[in-house]
Amino acid sequence: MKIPPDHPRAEALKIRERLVRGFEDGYVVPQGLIAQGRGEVFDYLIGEKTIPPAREAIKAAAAAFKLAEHPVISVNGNTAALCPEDLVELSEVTGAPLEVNLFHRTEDRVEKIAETLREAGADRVLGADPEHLVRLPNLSSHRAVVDDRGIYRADVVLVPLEDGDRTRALKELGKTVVAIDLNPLSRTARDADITIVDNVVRCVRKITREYERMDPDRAKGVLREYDNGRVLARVLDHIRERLRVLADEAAGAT
Ligand code: PTJ
Repeated sequence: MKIPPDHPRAEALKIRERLVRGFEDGYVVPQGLIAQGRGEVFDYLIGEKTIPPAREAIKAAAAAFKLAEHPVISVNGNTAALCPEDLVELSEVTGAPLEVNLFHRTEDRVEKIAETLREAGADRVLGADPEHLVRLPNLSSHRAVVDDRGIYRADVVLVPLEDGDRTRALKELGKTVVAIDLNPLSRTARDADITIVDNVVRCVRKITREYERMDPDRAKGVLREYDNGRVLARVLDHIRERLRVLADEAAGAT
């Protein structure tokens, strides 16, 4: 679809089109379109920008990656459609492999997502080679299917854009989970060690920039100070304050 450049929501519409294209190409599931709609609502509530508590979480994510021995970036259909280049750059800069991990897993989707990442510049994508696939013991969904070179042995896993059963299972296995989720109330957001409440299209490249600036000593300090519960509370305060201002404006306009 051609988006008129002067449309007031041209940027948001362009992002939507990426998902629609991924859907037409067969690697974004219909549920992914619903997830995008849910994300858009929360993005609207935070003001469609990276807010200060998200910046703090982004710094902590970069610190966790800096100190990790085997960090891994998990990729699903939505993230492959929304920001493949940013994911590839984060992977290259941090040395963390990209692994396709899907809730609605089919081999066809796994291959298409791996191909999308390769087209964006990735030279190695995990999660597609049957010889290396194993199951996480404590998870019944398809997300349990992981690569023995990737999520299976990872100490830090970046989990962008999902809500469900996996974060708690990864934590039970002793892994540190960094989530990106626009919904601060989701199970994933509440269970993760570090939750970035921001849009993947804005924040993945910000993690990369922070990582480049971070040295291990500073990383240790950042993680010592970090409190995810406090960060989530600040996100909710931000939304409350924004709604108050919008309510005042609306009342003034009547
Ligand atoms: O590709 P698959 O098979 O692994 O399936 C992926 C989806 C996204 C369909 C699956 O993980 C799913 O159903 O997720 P949920 O339960 O809809 O959760 C998605 C979460 O991501 C929700 O909390 C949304 O608010 C949030 N979200 C949606 N879009 C974005 C987002 N968070 C960050 N950036 C976004 N662009």
